[in-house]
Amino acid sequence: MSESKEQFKGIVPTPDSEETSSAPPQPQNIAAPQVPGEVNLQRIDTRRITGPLVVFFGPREIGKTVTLLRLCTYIRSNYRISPDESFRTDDRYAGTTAAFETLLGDMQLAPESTGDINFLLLNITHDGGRFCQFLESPGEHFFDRLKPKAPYPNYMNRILAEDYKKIFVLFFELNMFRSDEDLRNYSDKIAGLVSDQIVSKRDEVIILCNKADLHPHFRGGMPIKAEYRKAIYDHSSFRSLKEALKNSGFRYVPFVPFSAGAFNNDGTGRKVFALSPEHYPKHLWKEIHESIQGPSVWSSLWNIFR
Ligand SMILES: Nc1nc2c(ncn2[C@@H]2O[C@H](COP(=O)(O)OP(=O)(O)OP(=O)(O)O)[C@@H](O)[C@H]2O)c(=O)[nH]1
Ligand SMILES: [Mg+2]
Repeated sequence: MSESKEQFKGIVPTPDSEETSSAPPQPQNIAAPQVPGEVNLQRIDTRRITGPLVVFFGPREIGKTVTLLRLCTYIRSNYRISPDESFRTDDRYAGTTAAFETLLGDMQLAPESTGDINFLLLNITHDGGRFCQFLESPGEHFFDRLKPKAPYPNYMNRILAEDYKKIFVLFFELNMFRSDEDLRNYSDKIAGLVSDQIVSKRDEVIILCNKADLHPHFRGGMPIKAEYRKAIYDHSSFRSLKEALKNSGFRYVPFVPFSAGAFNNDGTGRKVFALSPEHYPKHLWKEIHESIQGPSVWSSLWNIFR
């Protein structure tokens, strides 16, 4: 799916169009008129979020939706996963939640179809109680390389201002973007988030290096974490991110090489998908789980001596 792909056309107005519009600002959570077939970002009901909230943060095409799906197929035997029916009030949201349920039921997904699942809130419950919520948003709500300094959409600013715990899964990929300038801009945007809006005493950050399968850093069938980590942290364009994390007050920032699966063309121009080995979602879930529940004794010891 390239950036020019039609999948988001008419679905989501850009953050810019929302923020710079000359129309008077809408009061929080009060319904604004809906244009049929569009998501009105002022109508996002952020009151549906009570946390802990796991935010999949990354630009377009980095793999947020398929990561979410891979993670959900891993945890669904122990957790109930249900799309929050009232998070979006536009007429397309029912289609989004239905597409999510369908894909989760049959993970022979053609990745193109994840275009229908690009903006939803999932409630994750265990033994009848809420464990956390997952927020998956379109990449341009977080970072648009053509407008790197664009502000976050209003609903995102409201979420950032709320007091509940947030776990930011920050998406990277080796060789992401076309230029070092784009990389620097992405790094700066995240550095600003880490230093200005993430509260290290309350929130957590997980660095996810996606599409690990596309690179040759493997031993015994397992990704060599140190290689992926070095490629991200030692990259000169990510200096501002590294500095921000160093000064953030976090004792430990997990790093997770990830792959959702193998993607191939089926010979007819469509992509087919095979789920990645279970150790990928297992590792990611361990880090999310510990950032909510606190680390196990063994993990704490390991983190002290690493
Ligand atoms: N090789 C490989 N390709 C992947 C992986 N994850 C995602 N992709 C590819 O990246 C494409 C985009 O993935 P999405 O999950 O739709 O990306 P996204 O971040 O949700 O994108 P937006 O919704 O546009 O913000 C997929 O269709 C796959 O072709 C992965 O783990 N390995
Ligand atoms: Mg998506």
